[in-house]
Amino acid sequence: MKTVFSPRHLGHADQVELVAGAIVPGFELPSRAEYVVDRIKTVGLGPVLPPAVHDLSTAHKVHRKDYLDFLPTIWDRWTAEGRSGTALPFTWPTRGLRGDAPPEFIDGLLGYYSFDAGCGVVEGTWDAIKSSHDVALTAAGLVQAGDRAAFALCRPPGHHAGAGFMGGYCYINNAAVAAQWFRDNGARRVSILDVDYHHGNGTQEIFYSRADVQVINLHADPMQEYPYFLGHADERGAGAGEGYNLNYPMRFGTSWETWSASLDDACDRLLAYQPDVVVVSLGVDTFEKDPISKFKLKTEDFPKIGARIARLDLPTLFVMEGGYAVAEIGVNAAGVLTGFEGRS
Ligand code: SP5
Ligand code: ZN
Repeated sequence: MKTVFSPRHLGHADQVELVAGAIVPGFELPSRAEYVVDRIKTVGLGPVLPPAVHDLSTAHKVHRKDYLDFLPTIWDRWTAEGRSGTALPFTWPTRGLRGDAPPEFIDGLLGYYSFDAGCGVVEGTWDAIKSSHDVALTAAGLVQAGDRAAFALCRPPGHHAGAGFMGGYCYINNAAVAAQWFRDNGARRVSILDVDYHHGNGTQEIFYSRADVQVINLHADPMQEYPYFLGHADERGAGAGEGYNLNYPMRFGTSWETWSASLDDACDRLLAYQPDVVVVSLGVDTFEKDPISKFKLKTEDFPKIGARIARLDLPTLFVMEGGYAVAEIGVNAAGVLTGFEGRS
């Protein structure tokens, strides 16, 4: 299968985040994507193509206009205050505060448009966000044009980003934009299968009241793990979307036996929905050696994920999400894709 990739992700670098009471170097490193593209080339998955530039018209259907307008302005607003380093929020409109209107000052705006301190912004961040969005839409176009599958090697990732907020290293929800684009280009129904370790809260929120996009998440139980405030099994969609959101929360320590049973059930539910296309939010932070995660999948398990998804026998867009064991991320991500192609 073809991979779409842009080196413009490299400008999103040296950002810091707040972890365990300390400001630390971000886990979401540029080398992540470089390891993945290197491995794609090593295993000969297929051509690696640059993205075509796309406008934000599809993104505007899944994100709020004020949020999309704010994103490209963050770095200039930050430096206008004489600041450098990483633009980060520190105040959020939780229960008991007003969340209905954005303030004027950059610190207030950053809090208003985020849910955590995981989305630092540096000079090259917007260009990387836009390139990642373009990568997703370009790869979606390959599937639309008839390729059985394509790999959008997105960085930054997207599945934590909601209609009006960033979080969890995610700014624009690349998988959601791609799913919307498929809907606008002939697909009657789209399924999003999110196998990242963390619950894709943004994707869930965006499609929660819609029947035309099924959202299925396999993830660490939010009672134990980030993002903590969404991703429970009883969240099944609302209104017209009721029954089209499915969550498979799993406990710390989950290994292949339990995880793959969830995947099997998810695949049955996906087929019952009869989608025209599948968007896989491909995180490999379920890996046993991931530095921020507590599942126990092994390198040999990732090709089995791909093989199971291939058995759905549907056009498939893979969209890169998380995975922080940098040295192994390439082997694990490429493993899913070669497994899909029946090559391992
Ligand atoms: C796309 C994606 O995978 N985003 C993940 C965001 C996770 N943010 C919370 C990180 C918390 C790290 N705490 C672990 C401590 C490691 N010693
Ligand atoms: Zn993750």
